[in-house]
Amino acid sequence: MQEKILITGALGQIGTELTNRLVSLYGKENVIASGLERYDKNMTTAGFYERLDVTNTQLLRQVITEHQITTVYHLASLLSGTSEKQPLFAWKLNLEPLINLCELAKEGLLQKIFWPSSIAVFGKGIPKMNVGQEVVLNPTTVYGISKLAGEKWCEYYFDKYGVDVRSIRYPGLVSWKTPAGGGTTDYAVEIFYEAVENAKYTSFIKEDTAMPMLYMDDAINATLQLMDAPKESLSVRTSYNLGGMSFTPQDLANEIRKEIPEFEIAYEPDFRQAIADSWPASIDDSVAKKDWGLSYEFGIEEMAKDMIKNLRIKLDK
Ligand code: AKB
Repeated sequence: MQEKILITGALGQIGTELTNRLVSLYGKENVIASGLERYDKNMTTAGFYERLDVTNTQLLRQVITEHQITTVYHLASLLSGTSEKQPLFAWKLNLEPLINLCELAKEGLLQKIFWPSSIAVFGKGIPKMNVGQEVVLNPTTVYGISKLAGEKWCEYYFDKYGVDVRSIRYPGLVSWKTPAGGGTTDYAVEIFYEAVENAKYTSFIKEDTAMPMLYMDDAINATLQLMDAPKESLSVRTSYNLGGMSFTPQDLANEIRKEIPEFEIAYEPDFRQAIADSWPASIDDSVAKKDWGLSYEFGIEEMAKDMIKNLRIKLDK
């Protein structure tokens, strides 16, 4: 059966790049992008665009039925910083559409769902370094609580109804095509824009706070690898740990100075510092490596070079 793919949050940081890759793999006629924005012909490479508020259950069902969707990459979500400002809406947006999609899969309308979780599930009291797949989860942010609950719903629908929903705990994602928005790890994207445009940046995260991070190319590869893996090889039905690399704002500034020697950085931590302090500094992703062959191409050095090269072109600098 021909795969027909719907992406929610298709115009966001992950959505834009994932849509491009899915179009190159499945053809634009089989990829349907969706988002809250009004349609504009330059906004997506997908063959179709649906203006869709994912909390509108009726409309979500209608889009899935009309396009005979088989697979949904459900990316629409509020990130950690924004969720703290709108906790009840974050709970609604981050959970309800996921459960509704699982219901549609249970009815047989969908075959596969991808849903992103986050390193935000770990939280307070958990060791900082090399945090394993099976540790006690203790999130203290609204975002982390919603992601933990979502993971348990994924596992529940798989165990009880065989719904094939797959998930990754993304670390901070760094990319140049579409800016991130509302996350705690977003400093690692903003810093590059400011470095290329103004050769200086004020970080809202302290200089020595390490967090797990991943370059977008590796994130997209990992997502597609997980979705292609045979069902039988998957031992985790909550969400897979994914570590990428681990670095601090200071490490990143040092890397940027190799390309932009005059780059200056200052530190003015805000409310997102407390969120970062509750997250791990590095993650053990050996289970994903074993189950579906997770691997990475980008370290901090390759990432910084690629970001600066592409942003210089994008920003005409
Ligand atoms: C955020 O900072 O909120 C996200 C995440 C790590 O899930 N990038």
